[in-house]
Amino acid sequence: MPTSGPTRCGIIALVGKPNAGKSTLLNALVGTKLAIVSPKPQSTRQPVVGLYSDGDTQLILMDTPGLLEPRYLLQEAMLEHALDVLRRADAVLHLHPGSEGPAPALATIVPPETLGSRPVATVLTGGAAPHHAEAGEPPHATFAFTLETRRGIAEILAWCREQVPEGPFRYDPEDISTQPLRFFVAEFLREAAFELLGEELPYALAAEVDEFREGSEPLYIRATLFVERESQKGMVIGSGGRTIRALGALARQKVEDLLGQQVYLDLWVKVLPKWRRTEQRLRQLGIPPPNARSS
Ligand SMILES: Nc1nc2c(ncn2[C@@H]2O[C@H](COP(=O)(O)OP(=O)(O)OP(=O)(O)O)[C@@H](O)[C@H]2O)c(=O)[nH]1
Ligand SMILES: [Mg+2]
Repeated sequence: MPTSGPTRCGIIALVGKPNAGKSTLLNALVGTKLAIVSPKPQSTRQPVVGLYSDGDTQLILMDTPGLLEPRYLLQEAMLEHALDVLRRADAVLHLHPGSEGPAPALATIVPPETLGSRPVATVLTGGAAPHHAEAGEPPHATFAFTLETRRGIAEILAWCREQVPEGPFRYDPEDISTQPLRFFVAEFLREAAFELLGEELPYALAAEVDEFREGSEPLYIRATLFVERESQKGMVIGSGGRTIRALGALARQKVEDLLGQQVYLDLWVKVLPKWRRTEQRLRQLGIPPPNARSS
């Protein structure tokens, strides 16, 4: 609960190259599995909001898609979403795999005018010792994060707390996200796809929740998986429906873990040609296309 003194509240952006460990850190900071995680890069496509409320402080933590050179419309949208979060943030955690040595200056990865003068802390992920020399940047906060030992968590939270302005909480301190459950169901379906499907297939797959029957027991959820080609649909279904059943079971477990409630997941597969390259189809799947294209 907030104390009687002034409270603090603000937005912290988690940014960095694909696979740097952003979603892993978001989950560790919030203390709940919210964002999907994968050893494969580009698992996060849209920002994921996690709320951390403790004592006088509320942090609105925003996980972002990995910063990359976009090659198609979906990737353009992903980059734009990451930059949008940066524009809204009070402070930035720049994640970088510790095994790759010192992090480059964030202003060399994102447009400096987007970053502005926001405070940036480097987080070296995967358990490396903190490096200090930052190419072209004055020394600033550097933390090392290790999932296994929770190393770095307390220090990172303390730094974030210092960066956010005084102000009232924007959300109920009991809430852990601002996004609806159906968003997380669709995300967990994608995570299951990253775990079970071959190399390229998860990248061609999108998920959408069509129906969420409140009050049903078990909770009835109907969802559709979209792929780009008929051949991909066959692979997602698998022989005799084996693959889709395994995928549904895995995703259902993830949703049940989050909700603490039994779930019946009714899964469908559809072909939506070139959805990754089509503005109207991205929008249909709940992914806002990049600004430049949406006018
Ligand atoms: N062992 C270990 N693995 C980690 C740690 N942090 C991240 N990983 C692994 O690194 C991989 C990438 O993690 P993610 O959190 O999905 O990375 P991300 O930056 O969100 O990736 P994108 O969303 O694709 O940009 C996963 O396999 C994680 O389990 C860590 O501290 N220890
Ligand atoms: Mg991620």
